[in-house]
Amino acid sequence: MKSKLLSILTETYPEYISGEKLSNMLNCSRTAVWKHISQLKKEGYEITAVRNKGYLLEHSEVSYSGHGVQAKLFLRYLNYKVMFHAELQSTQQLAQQLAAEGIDEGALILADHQSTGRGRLGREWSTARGTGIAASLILKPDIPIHTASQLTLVAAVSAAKLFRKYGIEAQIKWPNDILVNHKKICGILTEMQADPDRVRALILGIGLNVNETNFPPSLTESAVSMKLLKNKNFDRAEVTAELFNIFEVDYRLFLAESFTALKDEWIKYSATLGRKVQVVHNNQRIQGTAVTIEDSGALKIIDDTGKEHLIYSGDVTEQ
Ligand code: BT5
Repeated sequence: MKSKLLSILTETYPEYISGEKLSNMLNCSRTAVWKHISQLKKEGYEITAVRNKGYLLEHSEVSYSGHGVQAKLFLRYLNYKVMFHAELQSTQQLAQQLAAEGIDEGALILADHQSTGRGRLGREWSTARGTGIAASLILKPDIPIHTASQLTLVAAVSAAKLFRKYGIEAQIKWPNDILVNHKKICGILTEMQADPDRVRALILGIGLNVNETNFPPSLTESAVSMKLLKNKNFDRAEVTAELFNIFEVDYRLFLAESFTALKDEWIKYSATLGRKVQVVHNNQRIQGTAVTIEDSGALKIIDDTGKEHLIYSGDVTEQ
């Protein structure tokens, strides 16, 4: 009921909507409407009530809210349960904790701001307040442990398709970056909780630059946002829901048929294949041409002496 109410308020913005209209649309009494509005206000939503006009959700809320995202997630396989926080250290950290406590698959933790968002290998992910998307999704696939890292590749395909929906020609840099014209717009971090022979939970973390107009000095040259590319604001709730609607379809395909089913799409969006690259792998520097991605998700590089290398993890830089 609250999700429905929020989605109506979001759709009617910037107009007020009367209590009577809301009670008709929600098929409940005006007192019930008022009670739900009060509950939402207690949860921190800014809703203005004006006599003879009705209710108005304030703009800052329209742009991003848990209910706003939940209302737009229309597929039912993962049964997404959105948990929205105005501020967290890291959605990944909370998701790890919730996964350890046994929360169901589909829990989707979102934060409007992260104070210590994290990337891979102890690096940082910067999420400015009120502009980007920071999301961690808990998954519990019944897959062999050695295939778990393929989830990053699946999510990268979903993200590349998401950006294309908004007219942005994003490309995937193996394994976890989404770039536009060599600048990073999105990063993916997959973490795992496992027994020796079984995946207990995978935590898919995605950071996405949406309405940022400036970045910390260390990122100004290397980062980009949807707004910087398209010169307009995007509705983060819509973008988040679109991403996870696309991901849900790709994830089902991955479970049903393995990464092979998504490989062609990955290749189509790849910024890495065919390029001269350098990879540091097991303390060894390999230089060569990235020629293909294997069904396992490994990157195949042929070095300058003609020797083949399969890279399962690491950082790729262009030469
Ligand atoms: C990643 O790591 O790209 C994975 C980022 C995952 C972030 C999400 S947000 C939701 C969830 N909660 C978390 O705490 N984390 C996940 P990596 O490949 O290691 O790249 C990190 C590098 O990207 C940094 O060292 C910076 O150079 C760069 N970077 C940091 N913030 C950025 C941003 N907002 N836009 C573009 N580049 C950024």
